Amino acid sequence: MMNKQIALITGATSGIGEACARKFAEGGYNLILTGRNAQKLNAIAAELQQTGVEVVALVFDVRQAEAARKAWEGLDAAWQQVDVLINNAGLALGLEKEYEGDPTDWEIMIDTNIKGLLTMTRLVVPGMVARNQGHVINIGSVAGDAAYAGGNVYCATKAAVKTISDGLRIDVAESAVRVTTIKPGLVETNFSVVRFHGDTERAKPVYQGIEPLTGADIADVAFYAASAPKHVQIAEVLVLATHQASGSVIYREK
Ligand code: NDP
Ligand code: 8X3
Repeated sequence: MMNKQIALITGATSGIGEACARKFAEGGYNLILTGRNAQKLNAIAAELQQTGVEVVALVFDVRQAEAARKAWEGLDAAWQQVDVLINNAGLALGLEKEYEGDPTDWEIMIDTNIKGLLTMTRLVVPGMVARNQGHVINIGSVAGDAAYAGGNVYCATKAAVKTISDGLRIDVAESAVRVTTIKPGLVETNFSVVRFHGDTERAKPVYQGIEPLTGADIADVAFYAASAPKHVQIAEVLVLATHQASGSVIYREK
């Protein structure tokens, strides 16, 4: 088969994940793209294949550990030699006060942002350690640095992403495997529409009065980290829009 490097990207059907798929395809990688929306995933895969990139599309929900395992084990051995794992699939649901929040939303965020990331790490990283080569890029958030109003559980899941990444970095320190946490601020994607359960009118103001980041901006950072010389481990990167200073300090033009 191929002699290119392989990147596996979760949640590749939208936003940052889709942008990473395009960036790593342009940058000479073959791709394993995962997502829940089969139609969208297959369309992106077909488009990138037209450009000469080899792409495997795996349709599963990262909350379903058994489905993830089956998809992974169904890959040819050559495709399991993943060079870069981008744990991107994730979401926020709701912006309610913690004592008024919806426990179902909490469960979905915890199962996706924390347990889904762990599921993928558990499947892919043993091979990286055995080959003494690989790179895990986890998409955290500025939201993990400090809680903001209504962020409570989402912020906690992203703090967990940072801590889980730090733990993994310790656990693979004897190997050449690298671990990077990217912590974006405001990125204009489907994120806020999802957070407000499809209410586009509520999502709009989130990106108004400020030029937000794009998925492509974050993909550039991921690609930079993956392209650094092998002795360089970009451990953590906080990427903010110029007029954002923290999770809760954003300057908006009136
Ligand atoms: P999008 O909503 O545009 O994309 C999220 C992606 O994750 C989609 O492909 C979505 O698929 C997928 N996904 C969600 N849940 C699951 C699941 N259970 N199983 C498989 N795939 C799933 O948002 P973003 O691109 O902005 O979000 C990507 C990551 O970036 C998330 O981890 C988010 O927390 C993080 N982030 C986003 C920021 C922002 O401001 N946008 C800032 C900081 C971090 P589907 O369409 O099927 O739901
Ligand atoms: C997404 C960024 O600040 O909207 O993680 O939570 S924020």
